[in-house]
Amino acid sequence: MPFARYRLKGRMLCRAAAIGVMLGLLTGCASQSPSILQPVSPKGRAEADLFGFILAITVFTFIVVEALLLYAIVRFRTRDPKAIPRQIHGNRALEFLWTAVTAIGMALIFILTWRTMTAISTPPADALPVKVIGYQWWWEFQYPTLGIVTANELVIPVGQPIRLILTSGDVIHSFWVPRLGGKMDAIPGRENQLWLQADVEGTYYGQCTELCGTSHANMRLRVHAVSREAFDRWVEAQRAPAVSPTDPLAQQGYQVFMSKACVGCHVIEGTPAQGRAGPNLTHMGSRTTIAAGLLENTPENMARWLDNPQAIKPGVRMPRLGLTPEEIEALVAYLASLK
Ligand code: HEC
Ligand SMILES: [Cu+2]
Repeated sequence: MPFARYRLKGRMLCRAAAIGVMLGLLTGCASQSPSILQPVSPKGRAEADLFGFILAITVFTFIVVEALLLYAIVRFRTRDPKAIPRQIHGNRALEFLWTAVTAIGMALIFILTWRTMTAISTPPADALPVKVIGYQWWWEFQYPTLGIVTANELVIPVGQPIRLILTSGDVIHSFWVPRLGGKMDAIPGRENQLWLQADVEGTYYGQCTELCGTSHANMRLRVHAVSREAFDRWVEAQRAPAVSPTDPLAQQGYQVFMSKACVGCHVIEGTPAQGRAGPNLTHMGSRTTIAAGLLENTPENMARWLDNPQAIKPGVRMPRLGLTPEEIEALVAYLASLK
């Protein structure tokens, strides 16, 4: 009987190990996956190193404890159900040893955590400030020193520290871009700080990580880390007011936009649209996604979004406006022209 149980435990252990290996491979292989184990920033690397060190200590502890356990099971097993092992009580040397070793391990983890935290908590003096405001269920990014307001996609130059000032327009959200390191709550009426930096050009995925309502899981974001020249070009384009459409269809889209409720919720600089309930659309055509990273910014997806935002993002604060297919087509052309 004890042997059957022993074998069952072995099978469970094997299964757990297999799942662990699979998870490890998944996080290791999918290079696009937003994993803290693939940092691309000084801060992210410091955190990943600390994680690796703590993991090593805990895995070592696990192996030692399990080995002792298995040794005891095998070494002292008996087929006699009435047998009682020799009773011992207390062993000062052993107890001292395992208390001391544990205490040293914990102290080491504490010291290294403390050192990492102090090393990465203060943003460098030359950091570029960006105000981040969380809303149900999208992000506003303001660059106060550059006079730019955009949404859902944070564009930054590589190698440049960015000082984020986080707050919220409604409920508590949390800003997290795993590969850039660190995570911070965005709280109404409060300003929290978090700094980040990307050392490699690329697009990094982020996610709201504080349950904030129906579409919390659909509150994503992207960070585009680009070269300094590309960033300067982007800044110049973003600072300009919206282009006036020249294409007849886009012109028609402009008329639709200005005559519908859109103006009450969206800003398009240089036009009468000055509503602040939704994302700034002045340069919507330059963004790669729609609705906080939910859809790629293509004409088909934009048409789907305008036709029925609720169907794409449950609970969304943008109503279905009952637009005709012609109006949608014109709006899509207008929004795409807003580079
Ligand atoms: C009651 C306010 C309201 C009205 C009216 C409204 N919107 Fe929106 N809109 C929003 C909100 C809020 C969002 C953000 C949705 C989200 O991602 O959660 C949004 C998102 C968008 C987006 C995606 C922006 C991005 O950065 O991903 C576009 C494009 C858009 N609206 C266009 C329009 C157009 C065109 C109209 C008029 C036909 C319109 N909206 C009417 C509130 C509104
Ligand atoms: Cu949120």
